[in-house]
Amino acid sequence: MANEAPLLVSRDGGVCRLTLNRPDKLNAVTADLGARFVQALDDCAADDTVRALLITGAGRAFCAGQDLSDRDPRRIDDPPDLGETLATVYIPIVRRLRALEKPVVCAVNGVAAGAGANLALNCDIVLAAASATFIQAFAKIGLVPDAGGSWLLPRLVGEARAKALALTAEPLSAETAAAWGLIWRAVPDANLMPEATSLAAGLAAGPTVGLGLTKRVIQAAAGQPLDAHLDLERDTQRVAGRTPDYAEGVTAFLEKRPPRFRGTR
Ligand code: LHQ
Repeated sequence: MANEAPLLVSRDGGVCRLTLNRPDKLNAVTADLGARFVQALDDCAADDTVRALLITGAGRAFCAGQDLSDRDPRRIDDPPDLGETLATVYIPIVRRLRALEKPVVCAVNGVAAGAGANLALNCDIVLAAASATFIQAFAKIGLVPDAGGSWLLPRLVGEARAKALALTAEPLSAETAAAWGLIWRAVPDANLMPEATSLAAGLAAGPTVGLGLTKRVIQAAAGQPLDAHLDLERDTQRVAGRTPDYAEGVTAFLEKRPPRFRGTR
């Protein structure tokens, strides 16, 4: 494994799969892995033939967050600038995941800790193996939830649960995460990759522009009142209604056949 790239990028039809690949270190994120992740997201955004993403981890973990051996915090003379790591790695990743107008499925194959948990939660549909756990590990090392975690958690599970998760750093099982609405679904371990692959393939065969706009409006809801949001829905529906996939969807419905979406504008 030592010679393999820390991020594997592969294609299967319209799905681009990104696999965090430092299994011996539970896929902890180094600067190199982070830079590759950002580049891969840019490549996926620029490539119209990529119509869905699937993100997972190699080995027994999804991601243990920031690689804590990357630098030495005990150097009193030169303490690390964690803000710089956020600015160069995590913020660009989170912004790209959310701005990408294509569905992103995350298959959480094992423990997801610290920023690793929050990277998963920034994906659009999160499936987790039943044995996976989510740990807001930050409190254990004196840090605050980052990679969007302190914004996402209260919205997904409410402030009471968000605070308890963040302050105690207790592992949350995949099943409870699903029951609380933190993730979409927990599935038996053996079913995780088949289900995630088939979900991503189904999305990649969907009306990509409409799906991207759907993602945009749902995300925008957190930042504006209903009145403004109704205007945004009107404007995005106008765009969706002019796509060939809308015409195809309605035609297929009327002709009682499955639609053949092309994902084009
Ligand atoms: C690791 C890591 C790791 C390096 C396991 N690094 N090696 C922080 C700073 C800067 C800016 C941005 O934001 C952040 C945000 C963060 O992400 S802070 C939170 C960082 N993550 C953590 O605090 C989690 C640390 N890991 C753990 O608590 C445990 O490893 C968990 C609970 C994830 C899994 O426990 P185990 O299943 O018992 O595995 P393990 O601890 O034995 O780990 C296996 C190997 O992976 C081991 O290496 P070794 O060479 O001894 O076999 C660990 O050292 C290594 N590893 N996490 N984050």
